[in-house]
Amino acid sequence: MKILKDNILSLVLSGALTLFLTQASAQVAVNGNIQVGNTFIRGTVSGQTATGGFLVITNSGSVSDKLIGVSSSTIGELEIHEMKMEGNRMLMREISALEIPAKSKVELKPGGYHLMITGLKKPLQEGEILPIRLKFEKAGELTVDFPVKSLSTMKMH
Ligand SMILES: [Cu+2]
Repeated sequence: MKILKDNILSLVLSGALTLFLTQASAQVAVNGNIQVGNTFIRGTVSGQTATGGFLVITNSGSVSDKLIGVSSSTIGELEIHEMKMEGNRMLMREISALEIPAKSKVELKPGGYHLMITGLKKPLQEGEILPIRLKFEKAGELTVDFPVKSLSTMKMH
């Protein structure tokens, strides 16, 4: 059941949603060598209990770091997910850590790595801003605002 649900959501999160990637918050949060920007969460409709959170993480340091935890006091549950082709199916699954190599940038975007948000009790609407706490192995913790972008808004860009 979980797999099936994930599959459906995988489809929603992939392909069609790549165009508006650049239409994200310009906000940048910094902790040590780690910078986080372009944060957004896809808005949801009534009855939808899961969605994705997206961001760009830059490591300006000379050693690699890892995103090892995500949490929020205002939304359900959060996990770090990857997407992978298995045969001809796109699947997503939780990963315990996401490496951010030295002097490089990792994008969490529709169709790729993302923050999986589940257990939503009400729709997330355009204009809401949700703080999410990111925990890095070396840089420590960083709380970043994620604005909610509705699907219709995103389609226009
Ligand atoms: Cu996911």
